[in-house]
Amino acid sequence: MKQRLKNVVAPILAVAALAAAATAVAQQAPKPEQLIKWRQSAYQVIAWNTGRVKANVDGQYNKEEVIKAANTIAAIANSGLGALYAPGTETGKGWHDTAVKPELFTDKKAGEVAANFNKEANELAKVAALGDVAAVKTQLGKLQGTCKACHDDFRKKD
Ligand code: ASC
Repeated sequence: MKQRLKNVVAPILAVAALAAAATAVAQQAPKPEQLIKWRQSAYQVIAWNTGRVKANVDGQYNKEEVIKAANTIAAIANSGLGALYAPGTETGKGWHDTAVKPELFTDKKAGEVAANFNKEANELAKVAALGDVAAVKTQLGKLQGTCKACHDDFRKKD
């Protein structure tokens, strides 16, 4: 490359690299409001899908529908939701005020209830694949038990 062209191009590349780095940093630290929105959204999608499983075990059972719902719940459970509970998100607004109790961020039991939810969500996906309605119903109950356990300790009452 001719020297004069280099003098023009090099600073442009440097600026572009800086901009890319700045974007990467911004992506590593989303604002608390964004994190709270994501976690509220994740639980809404979970609720949609536990509702689908429940409708299937209580009414007409559609194996494929239940597999889709259970796999969705498991995928969200396995997605690393803990990252959405970053420092600074103990209080505040996402789509609405967070219902989380600040205790969730300090109590060691929080890790346990989260791990239980994960375990039962993955088990539901396995059971759904087999298509035994009674087994799915039992496993849904176990999963919902883990939802309730967390709500009892770490979610503000409506
Ligand atoms: C569900 C769901 C919850 C829990 C909760 C259990 O299916 O959407 O939030 O179970 O109702 O107490």
